[in-house]
Amino acid sequence: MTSLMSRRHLVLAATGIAAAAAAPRIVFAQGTMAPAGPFKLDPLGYPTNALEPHIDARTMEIHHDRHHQAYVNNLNNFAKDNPQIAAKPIPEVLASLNDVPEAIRTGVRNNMGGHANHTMFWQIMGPNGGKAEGDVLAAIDRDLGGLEKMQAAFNAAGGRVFGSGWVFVTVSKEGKLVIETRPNQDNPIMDGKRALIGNDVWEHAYYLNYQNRRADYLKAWWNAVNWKAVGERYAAAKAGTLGV
Ligand code: MN3
Repeated sequence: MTSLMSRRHLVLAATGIAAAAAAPRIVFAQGTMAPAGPFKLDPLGYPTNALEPHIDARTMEIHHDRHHQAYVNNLNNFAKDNPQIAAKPIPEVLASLNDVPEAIRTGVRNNMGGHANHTMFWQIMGPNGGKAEGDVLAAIDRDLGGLEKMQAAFNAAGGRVFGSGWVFVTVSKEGKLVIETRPNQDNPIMDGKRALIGNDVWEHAYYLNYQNRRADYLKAWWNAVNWKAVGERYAAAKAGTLGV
């Protein structure tokens, strides 16, 4: 295992710094350079109750420990007979799904997409998330009409996703932002873009606490966003170093 995440842990160990749960989440955990497998579920960077009351602890436990773990387990099962899907970085595999054997292509699309989406999702949330500022706020102002307008448009787009899917702000290499949705576990990498942020509008993301009130969940979710992490993702996207 030579992922950047494990290298980071080695560096931290070497400098005597414990890889504590409070350590900042890095953007490159499933990076552009690292081979994808064996696939691994990173622990949450904060306690499961840290996002209450906006997202309840039980939802976080089930979502991270069961749903996301299942995507990871399924990928490792696919990789047993198809090691090539674990030999390349995740963004490379997702960007060229036609190279994946047809028999497992849909499974890889769903489960690797799910792994990428959720890795991003846990990373851009956190307690005491601060506020949008700096370059990313300037881009939101420039491309999406400001923070309030962006949030309203994002929530509206998330509300329009029929069935299961995601709402994203995608970011181009030039730093341009666009609000887009995807069905199922599709990820913008699949069509040459990158997610800056994304919210999961599958019912499993909110149903325990919000039942059918997806609009309330979408609105409350902004309180759980970690703007420092979003700012780091924006800088990484422009530098060409953003992983998933
Ligand atoms: Mn989910």
